[in-house]
Amino acid sequence: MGISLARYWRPAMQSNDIKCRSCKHSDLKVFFDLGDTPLVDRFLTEEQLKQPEPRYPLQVAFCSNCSLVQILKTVPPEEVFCDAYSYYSSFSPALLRHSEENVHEIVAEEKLDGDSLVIELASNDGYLLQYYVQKGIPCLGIDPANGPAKAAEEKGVPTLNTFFTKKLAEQLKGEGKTADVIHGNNVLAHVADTNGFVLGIKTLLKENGVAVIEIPYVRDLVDHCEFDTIYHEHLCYFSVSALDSLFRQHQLYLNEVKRLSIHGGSLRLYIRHQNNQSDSVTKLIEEERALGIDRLDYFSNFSDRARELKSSLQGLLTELKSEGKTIAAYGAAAKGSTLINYVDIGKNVIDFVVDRTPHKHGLHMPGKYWPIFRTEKLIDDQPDYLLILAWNFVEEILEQQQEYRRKGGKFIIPIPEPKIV
Ligand code: JHZ
Ligand code: ZN
Repeated sequence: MGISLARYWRPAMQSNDIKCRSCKHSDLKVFFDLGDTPLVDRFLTEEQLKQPEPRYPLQVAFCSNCSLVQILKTVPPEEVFCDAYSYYSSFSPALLRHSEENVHEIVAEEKLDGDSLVIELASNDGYLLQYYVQKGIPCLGIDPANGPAKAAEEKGVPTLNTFFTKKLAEQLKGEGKTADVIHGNNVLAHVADTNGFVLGIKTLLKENGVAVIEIPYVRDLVDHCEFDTIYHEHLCYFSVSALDSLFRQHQLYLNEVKRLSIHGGSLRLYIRHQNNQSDSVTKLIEEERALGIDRLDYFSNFSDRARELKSSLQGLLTELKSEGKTIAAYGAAAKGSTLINYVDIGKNVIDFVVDRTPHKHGLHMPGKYWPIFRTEKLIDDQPDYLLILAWNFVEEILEQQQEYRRKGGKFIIPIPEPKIV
């Protein structure tokens, strides 16, 4: 470790209490600290506004031993995912298209039919499995969030409303329910027991089955300064190298990987019991090695870059307010909660936020308490500017909001650096 790096990181704690989530070493270097932060998907009712809001430390660290990027604090998952969890995947049309295309591809490649079984871990409101149901392919969703699991059942997607664990996998296997395909999108980074989760996949996957997993790519997070995708739900931030060794430890093999633009940059992993690694994997691992993703230096200026973005966004918003402009926001996204709390954007700056998810209407953004409304309010109120918190779907949102735009409305896109369109 070069001396010049010393100002960028500090040890996780004085004690050796905190260990790496993967290799259990205690040499964790915190390179970005977002302070005490509320839970991003805990949108508040009027009643909850009167009570103190839980906040937890949010520090991001690099493990010097295995290079896994991770947050230090684990908030109990029951607190994060069960009651009133109001992220419903189906209100993002681009995500639905993305999922439908994936289903068509998998059905063809794996030659699935009425005798197959597809299982999805963290199946949310059935946004993906519904396309298997439409094709008459048996499926089973597993999700701990009550509301989304109920919505999935209403769509005709059989769903177990619980957490996925190795124990559950064994139980399902005992009932003869092993899978030709296991999907797990945006869930691997969310689980505290990473190894137990992977073992569960191994247990549940048929001998010739494939696990198709999507996960945000730490390289995109760093390269595009997506600090807002850091929150308590996301415990780990993976590279291809780290994923490759994670699966290998359990005799599962990452045979193919695709880079996807969804959620600001993700990976789609194809994992099997057999080791048959394609160039797509080796090429990305080589690129990562050349970039130095396995070294702290790669993350060393991240905190400064996030701070610069914070001050430039604050500067822009302050200037607009001083000109008497009105500003609202689009998308009560989880990442939006991190953004507005880190950048410190209060109700004095943003009047309200709109979102297509009915379950979020009437609630308030964590930490800053902006009220959440239906998107129609944009046309009624016609604010001068719209801060896009769901910047990962910006093209779609611009397309939808043509009327607001025609009437002179402008958009502020905050990431990777604030710009007005
Ligand atoms: P969206 C989610 O995070 C959930 P979020 C979760 N935390 C996760 O891990 C990541 O994805 C990967 C709304 N919207 O998908 C819907 C519209 O209103 O970017 C959502 O409330 N109109 C598990 O919440 C929010 O914006 C639209 O046209 O940060 C988008 O949230 C579209 C496209 C979205 O992810
Ligand atoms: Zn480690």
